[in-house]
Amino acid sequence: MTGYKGPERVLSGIQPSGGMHLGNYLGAIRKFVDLQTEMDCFYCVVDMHAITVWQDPAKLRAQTFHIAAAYLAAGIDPKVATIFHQSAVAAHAELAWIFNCVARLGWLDRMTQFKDKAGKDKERASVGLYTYPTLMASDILVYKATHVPVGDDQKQHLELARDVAGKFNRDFSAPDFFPLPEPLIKGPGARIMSLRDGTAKMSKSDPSDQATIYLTDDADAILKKIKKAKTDPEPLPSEIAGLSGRPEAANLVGIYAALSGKSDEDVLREFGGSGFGRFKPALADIVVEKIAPIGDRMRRLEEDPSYLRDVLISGAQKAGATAEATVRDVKEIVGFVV
Ligand code: AQP
Repeated sequence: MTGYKGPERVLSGIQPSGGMHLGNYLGAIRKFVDLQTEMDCFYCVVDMHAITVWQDPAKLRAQTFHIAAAYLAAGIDPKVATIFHQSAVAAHAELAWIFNCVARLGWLDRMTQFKDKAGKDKERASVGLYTYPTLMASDILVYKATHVPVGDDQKQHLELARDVAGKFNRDFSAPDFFPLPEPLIKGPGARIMSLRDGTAKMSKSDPSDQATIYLTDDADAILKKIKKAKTDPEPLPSEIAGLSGRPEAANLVGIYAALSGKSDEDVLREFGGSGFGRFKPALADIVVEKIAPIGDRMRRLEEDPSYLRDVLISGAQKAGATAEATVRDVKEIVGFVV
């Protein structure tokens, strides 16, 4: 633990690498909305992370606006929280280089996301995909963020950010300089799985459109995807223990619980003994009720990219002031001429 005494601050981000989905909403954005009135919050569209795998340039820009629209449509107020895009604040890249010199190869070698995304042919993966976690550490620590709301899949990267902060503080005898950021992972929705495979996370880059509920899906599409969602032939159990070994059933119950504000136990109390023929329409109703209005607002916002650009640029100016002050201090600490 450091003796860090700075203010409590939140940083999190989403990659503009595809359509925003229910997992991004429940695992991340919904938490962003709740936190904005509790702490000083920085919410980033992490476009530099997105290009660690190939992105079509024209789509990348549109997808950056898409994430900004999702932030606003879900209820993040740009007058309360700072919304911006990563590439507009050069301090992220500057600090990331210094962190590349602090982090150890062995730490990066252990990152499971690199292994998953690089696949079998890791020689052909970009260097950026490999060093992604040090850029993420920089995103967080350039704001000296103390709290990071993320889904369960980002836990390992956050541990690496804590390791980088701790090593920097020790190496440069600056024990209180960086906080050790705390993950905010727990809670319903931390890990939403694919509708086609209950063991794989719901993801923007899933090749099957049927696996993912996008925030911009209309009521009809949501209903169809949930009707087609993979399940097993058994009715829902009445107790949590009965979900073990049934990942698809557990995922659908988890989604219902996360959206209704009920516990998994309560959902099973209500639907235990019912088949999916009764449960799926109830699930579709609640997904439509909670998600379709966000999608409607997103579509309207995306019709006005110049407004979205203004929000991002003015957020980047605010974020830049904080980030540049950190980088100035870091340069002094490491011995650069400033
Ligand atoms: N399935 C999920 N369940 C809960 N949380 C999730 N998140 C992503 N998928 C789920 C959370 O959303 C935030 C933003 O994620 P990201 O877009 O930056 O990166 P990702 O985790 O790699 O998301 P995807 O959808 O899987 O993107 P691609 O396909 O491009 O790799 C994070 O807080 C993440 O935890």
